[in-house]
Amino acid sequence: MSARPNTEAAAQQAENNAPHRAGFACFVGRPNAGKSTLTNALVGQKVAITSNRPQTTRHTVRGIVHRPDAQLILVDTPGLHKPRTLLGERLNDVVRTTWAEVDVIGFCLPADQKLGPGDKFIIKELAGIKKTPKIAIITKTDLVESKALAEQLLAVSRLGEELGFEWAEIIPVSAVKDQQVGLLADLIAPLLPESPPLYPEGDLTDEPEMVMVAELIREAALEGVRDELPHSIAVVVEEMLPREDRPADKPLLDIHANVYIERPSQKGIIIGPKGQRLKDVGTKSRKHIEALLGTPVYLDLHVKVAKDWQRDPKQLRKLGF
Ligand SMILES: Nc1nc2c(ncn2[C@@H]2O[C@H](COP(=O)(O)OP(=O)(O)OP(=O)(O)O)[C@@H](O)[C@H]2O)c(=O)[nH]1
Ligand SMILES: [Mg+2]
Repeated sequence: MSARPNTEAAAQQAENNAPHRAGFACFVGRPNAGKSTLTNALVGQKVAITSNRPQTTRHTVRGIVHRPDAQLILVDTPGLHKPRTLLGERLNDVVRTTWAEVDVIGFCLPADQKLGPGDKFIIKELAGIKKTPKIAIITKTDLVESKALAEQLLAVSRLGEELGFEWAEIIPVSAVKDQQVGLLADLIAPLLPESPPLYPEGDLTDEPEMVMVAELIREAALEGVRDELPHSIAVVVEEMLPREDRPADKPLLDIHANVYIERPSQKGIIIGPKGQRLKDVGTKSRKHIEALLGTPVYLDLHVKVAKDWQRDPKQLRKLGF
């Protein structure tokens, strides 16, 4: 898949000999606000996994948008939330470090949910970062009528005023319906510093392949699990090796990955009756992995217990947090 087509505005700006810009914009917001889906829509390819479970994203993911006039490096962050575990605290720390470092902050607020205490908490913190332009992005506009959308726009604008700052822009988007996604890029670009491109043409992310593979497996594993289980799942790719003795035109990549859960009682749910669930996770994620790597894959999945890993500093380190 190629990068997103350039918009007219971008082409025109390039023609006018405006200086090239490049820089970082991060998306922040509550869990499930649509940050990763928006990142993928802007990049034009899946660089971050998404799910309808909150706290899907667990590390910053960079997605790169190449335009003639600018290179936008989007930094998707974990949803900011009230932490209940050490993992939660670590994720929030990651968000705070990120927004202190970027050139533009995009605050994501879903159109279909009332602006609540969680959002206010985040916006209050953002108000303290004076030097960085902030864009309010109302996501998932396809889910509401225009009246509700207008109210949401007003609510977010007022809250900015109350906290003593002005949004650089307020923009409604639908990543799923591809509405106003290009316009959002048009609004971010002029807020970036003058700079040559920071990433080579064609790079859409700087995620290591092993991490992306692990994430695709986790995305498939998240589907259909409920309650606390989504939070308990972690995936680590142990090894990716080309199978020996294969003819050059029939390569096969062996991938060994561990799916970690927190308690022995969760094992049965992940594996499913007669192993069917784990098999489905393997089949589904293998398709995405093969598309990503462009090679046939043999995927070997094992389920392991890492007792209470979300609360255990040693386990967290082992799992890469
Ligand atoms: N209808 C609709 N659904 C959307 C849109 N954007 C995201 N979603 C859905 O909202 C859910 C959450 O999306 P994510 O992109 O994973 O949200 P997130 O903010 O990255 O969540 P965390 O990583 O947990 O912080 C998913 O089920 C998406 O399909 C949109 O524009 N329209
Ligand atoms: Mg996310």
